[in-house]
Formats: sequence, structure tokens, C-alpha cells
Amino acid sequence: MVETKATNITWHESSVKREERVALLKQQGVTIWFTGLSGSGKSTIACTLEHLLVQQGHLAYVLDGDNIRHGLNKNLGFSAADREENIRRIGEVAKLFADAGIITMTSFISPYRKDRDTVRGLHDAGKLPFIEVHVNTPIETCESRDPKGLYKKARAGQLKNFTGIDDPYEAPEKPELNIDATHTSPQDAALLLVKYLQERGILPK
Ligand code: ADX
Repeated sequence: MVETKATNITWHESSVKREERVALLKQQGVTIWFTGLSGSGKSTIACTLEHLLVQQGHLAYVLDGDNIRHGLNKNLGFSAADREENIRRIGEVAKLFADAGIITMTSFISPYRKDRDTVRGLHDAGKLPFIEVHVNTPIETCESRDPKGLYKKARAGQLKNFTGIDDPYEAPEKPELNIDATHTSPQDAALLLVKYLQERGILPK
């Protein structure tokens, strides 16, 4: 639980309404939250979708776990408390991006259900759509792909608290979408997501 230290602060309302941004960008802001094991394909799917959407004339942006940990969250490790703070910060950032009208994709393991649900609640309170996508590629596939060699390190005992090996992953109970990247290519996953966004009325048909 984060300690609130900010006191004597007042919310300053913008005079620009959300509808004005929707009209300007010709799209609705949304957060598409990818969760799943390391190597499950979250970032690849998110980046393929980002590319497709930009080609179609939409403003889309990926907030990627590994990338964000190079900057904004470089002071966080992989303890439960640090992972919670990682997700809290990026949940807030995603909400701001979505409020700005951007189709925002986040690609974080985000292993704890409670932390993801908190981010969902934040979006609900802000009347912004939140779409949780469980990239539920089985650990066997993730480990056989092992794009960063981290499963090998974890199995060898050279990397502690690695998600799925000696650290927990709590699967979403009711994600909006489930994608197993063993059988679905990143292109097919991106098309599936576009179709879903159209059905939800977030993207025009
Ligand atoms: S999260 O659990 O806090 O959501 P995040 O998505 O930001 O994790 O970062 C995960 C990435 O960090 C992995 O894809 C991997 O490249 C790297 N990593 C380094 N150490 C670990 C670890 N102990 N557990 C999981 N991922 C790790």
C-alpha cells in the first residue's frame, strides 16, 4: 500500500473536455492491459497491434515493462512490493495516456491480481475503458522460446524470484480476452484485437 505524503493539494480541472480530444483524434482513449509470463508474447503482440493501428491512422502507444524499467521505474526490482509499485505507477500513466485519447497498450507481467484490479478500478472511476488481455501462453512454450535466456538462468539458480519458476503468477479470472501465442501469430492476435475494439465501439468498423 502506497503511503500518501502529498497534502494541501487541489485538483485543477482542465477546460478541454474529453469529447474535444475524441473529435480531434477521431478515436477514443483506451487501455489495453497485456498480462502474462515473461516470453509469453505480450510485447510482440502489443507492438504488432501498435504498428497496425498507426498504419490505419490511429494514435497508439506501447508502454513496455522492460523499457519502462530502463527509465521511469529503474529504481524498482522484482520483490512483491516493487512489482506492486511498478504496476501502480504504470497504471496511473496508462490512465493519463487513455485520458489524453491515446490507444494505450501496456505490456507487463503484472503477476498480482489485486494490482491489476486496482488499475481496472482506476479506469472505471475515470470512465475509461480497460481491456485486460491474458497472454496465456503456457510456461513450457515460454521456456522453450526463452528469448532473453532468463528461464535458463532461473533454472540454473542464477536468477531468483523469476515469475513462473520461483515467484507467483496469478492468472486473471475474467479477462476480456485470452490469447495463447503458441497457436496464434502476433499478426492474427493483432487482428483479433482490432475486431474486438470495433465490436466494443472503441474503433470504427
Ligand atoms: S512485473 O512483474 O513487475 O510486471 P515487468 O513486466 O515490469 O515485471 O518486467 C518483466 C521483465 O523483466 C521480464 O520480461 C524480464 O525480461 C525481466 N526480469 C528480470 N528479472 C525478472 C524476474 N525475477 N521475474 C520476472 N521478470 C524478470
